[in-house]
Amino acid sequence: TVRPPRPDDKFSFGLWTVGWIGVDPFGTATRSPLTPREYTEKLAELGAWGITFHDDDVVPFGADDATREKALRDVKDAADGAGLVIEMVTTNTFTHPVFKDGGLTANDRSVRRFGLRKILRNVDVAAEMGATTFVMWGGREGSEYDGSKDVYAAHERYKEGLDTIAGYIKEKGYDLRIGLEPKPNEPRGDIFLPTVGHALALISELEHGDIVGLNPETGHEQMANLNYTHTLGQALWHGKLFHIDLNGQRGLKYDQDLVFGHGDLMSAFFTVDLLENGFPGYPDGPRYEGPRHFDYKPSRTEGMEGVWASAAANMATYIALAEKAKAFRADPRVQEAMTAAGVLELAQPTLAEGETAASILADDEGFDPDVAAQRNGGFVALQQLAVEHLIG
Ligand code: ASC
Ligand code: MN
Ligand code: MN
Ligand code: MN
Repeated sequence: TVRPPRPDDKFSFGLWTVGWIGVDPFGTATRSPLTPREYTEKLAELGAWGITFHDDDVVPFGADDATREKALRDVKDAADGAGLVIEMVTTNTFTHPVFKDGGLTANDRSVRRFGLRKILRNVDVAAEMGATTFVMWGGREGSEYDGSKDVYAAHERYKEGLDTIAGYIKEKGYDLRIGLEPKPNEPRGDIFLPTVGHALALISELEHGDIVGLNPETGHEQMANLNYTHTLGQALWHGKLFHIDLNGQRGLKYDQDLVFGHGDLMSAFFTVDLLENGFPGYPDGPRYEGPRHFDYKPSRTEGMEGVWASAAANMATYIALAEKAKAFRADPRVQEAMTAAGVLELAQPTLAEGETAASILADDEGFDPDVAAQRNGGFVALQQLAVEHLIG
């Protein structure tokens, strides 16, 4: 049995996760919605530390100012009352039909101006709620048909939008950073910024890129057939891992948003190993210190009992994997296997102090490639130790 979650685990949940009532493209709701207060109370009881939400999860789209103010005050009071932090706020620029061609990159300029206003107003909300991350998932930024979109213009407009928002955050002096969330497809046929690598490239072109980073989601990277742990590793290396969306995905199919660990469990083990233990060769290297945020959907087959069981499962699985990953790193057999596999050797610079391209060219060191090629990697033995730790 796994220990219960603690506040210092920093587990957080989107209100839209436990709040998903099971509407999918083929069927209507299988559950009834609860109020934000009911969700927060139950999440706190299960051991969560924080919550997150889209503006539209709390305030009905198009609500008048009084309704809006009241709904936001209610959710803040509910979170405070339950002892939960509102750590991140995000904007829904995908549900309403006005966003059918995107928010920041819609061909229709009036829609882009409306989208920008919706996002900017929500930046104020995020700051008011005490959130420190502002996630932007551009789910409708993209196309189905290549002829329908000027891709150069779309990136110009994406940059313009992001710089306007980031510039506004700075101007207001808010303690907020933007986390871009890549996804390759769904709901659009192809979404702009399909992977973390694409998003990093765009960030490097921004004027206010210093406060723009990433919110990588497990399943979204896996939908692009990519390695989520490598994704997190590269984002950390760039100093851009601002937030995470943990969940599960099984292969190349629609976005499943399964419970964390219910997809590729081996990958989840190494994700947690990286998050909890950092890079093996860099004990003082970059670490992710932010919330362990779950963005999953309780399966449509489940009633409320199953919703709460699935919320608890995300946290229990994370804790179990964290314990296993600690034991893995501490195991002398693992340390030996890592050394044999050269895992720590990779942290050693290829050139010695003062060496140059010319000096390394000047001496072949009597290196015999055929001999070096004979080295046993030892990677498989190391992986099997991970499997042993994982299955216990
Ligand atoms: C988000 C986010 C997603 C989507 C999705 C909406 O804010 O992180 O992955 O919205 O959960 O259903
Ligand atoms: Mn998803
Ligand atoms: Mn997400
Ligand atoms: Mn999602």
